[in-house]
Amino acid sequence: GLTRLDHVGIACRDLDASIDLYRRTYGFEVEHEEVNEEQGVREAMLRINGTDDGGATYLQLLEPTREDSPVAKFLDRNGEGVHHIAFGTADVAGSAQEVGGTGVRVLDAEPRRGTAGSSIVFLHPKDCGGVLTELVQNAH
Ligand code: CMX
Ligand code: CO
Repeated sequence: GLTRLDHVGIACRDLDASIDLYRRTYGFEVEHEEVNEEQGVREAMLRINGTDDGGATYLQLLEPTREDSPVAKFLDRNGEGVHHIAFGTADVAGSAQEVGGTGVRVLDAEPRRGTAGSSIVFLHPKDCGGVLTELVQNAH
């Protein structure tokens, strides 16, 4: 099952400026930064709190690396703001199959590589109450 809110993904135009905003305003610090070329993002993870499944909850700040990426398209349409939410699971393939069985469209036939070697799938926002939703299994 799904055991935590893993992260909220936030689309921004300038990752360094966004990191600075979250540091100045709330005191949150970057735990991890990387480029994920498949997803077309430069990203930073800011740890907010631990969770009772042994994981944690983060803010994921996302800057597009190319104009045809999902985050670039989102910024063109909506400007900066909340892009997606992600639920954590110990078994992303199993969770995707369960959720898919309810009629929700799973956008990835096979899990893809997410932050820090995690495995991720996305669910179609139109089947999730207008919220782009990700399922994530941490690497261990
Ligand atoms: N949240 C809510 N609704 C969204 C959305 C979002 N982030 N992105 C698109 N939509 C809506 C659109 O507004 C559109 O609605 P209307 O038909 O009412 O206008 C509808 O979904 C379909 O839009 P579309 O133009 O057909 O589809 P897009 O080309 O915009 O693609 C999506 C949408 C979700 C399929 C695509 O963004 C995707 O595959 N995302 C998954 C990958 C991703 O987002 N990666 C970046 C994050 C990586 C990470 O978290 O690690
Ligand atoms: Co994400």
